Amino acid sequence: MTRKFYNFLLLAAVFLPAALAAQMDTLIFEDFQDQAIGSGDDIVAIFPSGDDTTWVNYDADYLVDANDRPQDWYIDIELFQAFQDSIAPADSNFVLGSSSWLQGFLDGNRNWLILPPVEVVDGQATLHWKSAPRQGPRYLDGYSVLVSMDGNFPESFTDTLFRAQQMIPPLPPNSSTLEVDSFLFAPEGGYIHADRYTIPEYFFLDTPDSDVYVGILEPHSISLADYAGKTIYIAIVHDADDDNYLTIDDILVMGNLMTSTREPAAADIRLVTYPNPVDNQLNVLFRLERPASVQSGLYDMNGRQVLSMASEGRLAGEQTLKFDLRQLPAGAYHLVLDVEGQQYTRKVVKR
Ligand SMILES: [Ca+2]
Ligand SMILES: [Ca+2]
Ligand SMILES: [Ca+2]
Repeated sequence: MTRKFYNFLLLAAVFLPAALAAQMDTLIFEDFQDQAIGSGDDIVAIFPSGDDTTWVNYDADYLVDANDRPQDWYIDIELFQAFQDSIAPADSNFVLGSSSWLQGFLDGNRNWLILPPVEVVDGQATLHWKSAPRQGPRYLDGYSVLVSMDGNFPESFTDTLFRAQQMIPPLPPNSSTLEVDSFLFAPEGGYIHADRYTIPEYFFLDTPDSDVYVGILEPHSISLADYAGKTIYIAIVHDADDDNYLTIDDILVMGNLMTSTREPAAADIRLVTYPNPVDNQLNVLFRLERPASVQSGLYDMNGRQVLSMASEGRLAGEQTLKFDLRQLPAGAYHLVLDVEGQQYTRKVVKR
């Protein structure tokens, strides 16, 4: 054991009691693994009525799909898995999909997914989600993440948190190129999947001679600090015209249930773990403002390390870690993340 890592363990043991006070709560989490939007007895509304307390799956365009797919958001298998020969049923990842390839190649697809209302009590609240467009750069699907502070009618969503660009016509002379710069995208300033197809974790070629990249779910996160003290609605709007198909997964809103002034630094890296409780795989998401070396470990309630990940340098941006918990007994644990000496923890319960 290196001296550095030994110090890390000591620090973690000292740090844990204080860190526990900073535990944030899961305000909304939806991974679609029960093959439904919302949970249990929740009824998903198909029109917003202004003050819904449930999810809303609203087909605002009412245009017919070109391939007999549903006209609104619907449960599907993760794109990446759909290209595999076989996936064990227990490992199936269900996502929410939406088509923009309409009959007659019409523009105007507008599929709204509106989350239940969220009370943002302080500046630590964050929104997380993942998205993957079926293809790109040709016919790349885009979407918008919007906020309303005044009910859930579409016209009330006046704030834009995030925009992913869609491809717009005309196609370049050689439309089967994989060169992102050959295509046009809108709206200006929006994000292009996988940072313009430069992050290989988030796309792949189905066959070596394919002329489009298939998207892999890419994590995103946004601070909701601007809405401290307000009750808001968040909408993910698939507003791409005449493209193909978009998928989203793991929609998560974290925040305090009561006002807190503790540990503002924790909000900066947007550390979240899910699901909680967890069965087999623990997902850890966080965000780095600048490149940093990161060390992580899982500790039992006695402060003993049960799993660790070696120190590694990471580039700036959204980060994901996965811990396999299948060998661990059920019970409570602490995840400790060390970012260049600054430590953050989250409590995790294994079922
Ligand atoms: Ca899922
Ligand atoms: Ca529609
Ligand atoms: Ca388009």
